[in-house]
Amino acid sequence: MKKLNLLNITLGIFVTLLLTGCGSDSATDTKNNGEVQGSSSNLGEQLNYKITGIEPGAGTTELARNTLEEYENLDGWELLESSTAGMLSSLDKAIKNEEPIIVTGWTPHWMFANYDLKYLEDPKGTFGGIENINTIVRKGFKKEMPDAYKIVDRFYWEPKDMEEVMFAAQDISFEEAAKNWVEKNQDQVAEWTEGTEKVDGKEIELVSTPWDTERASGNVLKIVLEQQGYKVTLTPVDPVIMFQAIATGEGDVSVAPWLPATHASFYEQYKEDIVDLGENLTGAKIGMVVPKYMHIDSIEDLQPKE
Ligand code: PBE
Repeated sequence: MKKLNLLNITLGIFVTLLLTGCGSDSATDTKNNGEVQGSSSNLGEQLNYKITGIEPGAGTTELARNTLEEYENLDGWELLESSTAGMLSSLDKAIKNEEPIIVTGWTPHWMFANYDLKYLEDPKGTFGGIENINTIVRKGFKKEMPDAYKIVDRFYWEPKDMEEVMFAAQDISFEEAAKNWVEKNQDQVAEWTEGTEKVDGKEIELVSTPWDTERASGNVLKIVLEQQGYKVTLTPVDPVIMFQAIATGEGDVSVAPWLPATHASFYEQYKEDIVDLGENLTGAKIGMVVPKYMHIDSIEDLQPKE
């Protein structure tokens, strides 16, 4: 799993380099005549009919591809698949130049705190509605590790908690940010561990995905389990590999599935072979995101390529 992930990261960086190269060209040929961009009917031309996306393996990418198919007005539009870092740097650059850009984005994320952004309305609902993040475990986990099962089953927090860890982790490591959160929220953690016994180094494979939201939740749960004496390995992989790892029993637990929409197809594929413990967070969202200075409100406002 680690090898796969490394390969994925290397590939991601490579694709990002490729795409940031192309992206900057298209951003510079779209200079307009002084007026704030994004209002005119030639927005598609200004954007070269490109949506700035993220990693090919992300659920968001799959739903963005579906979106391009489902909306007739998006005929001729393309999704630039790259990486989250590439998307964020294109977004930053566009905003600095007050140029138009459409990205695939999600909440919780610091991008909404750093920039004035809005989600484009999605009348066909191709990006889903309110998303939850669920906890899944492998079959047999409850029986073999009943106390660890109790803890992961009780693990539940609010978007503001996750954001606190994510924001802190912009300056310190995720491990440290998670540790600080756990120290500050001992009462909540005590509710998760109540009535469970400490163990001596029992191993738990915690499988996650490589985004900040899941770095936050994964590291918090890791620390909570470690404080109970478990030896926890946290491995970030692509979402489909995360489901597969739990289905095959290579992994014990994941708190990374975004449902019901974002990871729906992976979930469908593996749902018979995993145990779904329900949400550990609610109030997440994904969709097409633009700077507020752009004068469009809905995906349907975009014009097809001539
Ligand atoms: N995300 C963040 C991921 C899940 C967590 C929304 C970018 C995705 O698979 O799309």
